[in-house]
Amino acid sequence: MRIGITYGTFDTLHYGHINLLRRAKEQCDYLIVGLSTDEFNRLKGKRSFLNYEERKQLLESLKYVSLIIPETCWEQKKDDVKKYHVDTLYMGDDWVGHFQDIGCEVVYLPRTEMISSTKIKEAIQNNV
Ligand code: C2G
Repeated sequence: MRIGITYGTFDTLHYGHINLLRRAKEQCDYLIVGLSTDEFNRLKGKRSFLNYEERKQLLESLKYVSLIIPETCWEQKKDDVKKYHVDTLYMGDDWVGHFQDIGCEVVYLPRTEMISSTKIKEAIQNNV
């Protein structure tokens, strides 16, 4: 069984996230999502519109997602790969080159253009 993992904030879940999760799940049998906690988001310099539980609830409804674990720091990837016997880390290609030596294959998938959580939040705030 091929085990994959990906990490992210997944705020205001949108089709860019769905494309990534779908493409990752096409390449593995079991896909783990390391979901950034609200505290880790602050470390990442991000304030999500939805809190951890709300973002988790949305991801849990997706058929592509097998397991959700909290992402609390940048450094946990290597331990997660060991703990969950991960074969491949999948990330959008805006992360190319960021994740070396974490103990598994790293596959970068094309980022979906024209959509982002930031755009959605701006649209909500501007009431457009
Ligand atoms: N993504 C995408 N297309 C978009 C937006 C996001 O493919 N239009 C991908 C990103 O490349 C990432 C995943 O969806 O692989 C989650 O994106 P974010 O929620 O923005 O996560 P990020 O802030 O990149 O956090 O340790 C890794 C970090 O937690 C990643």
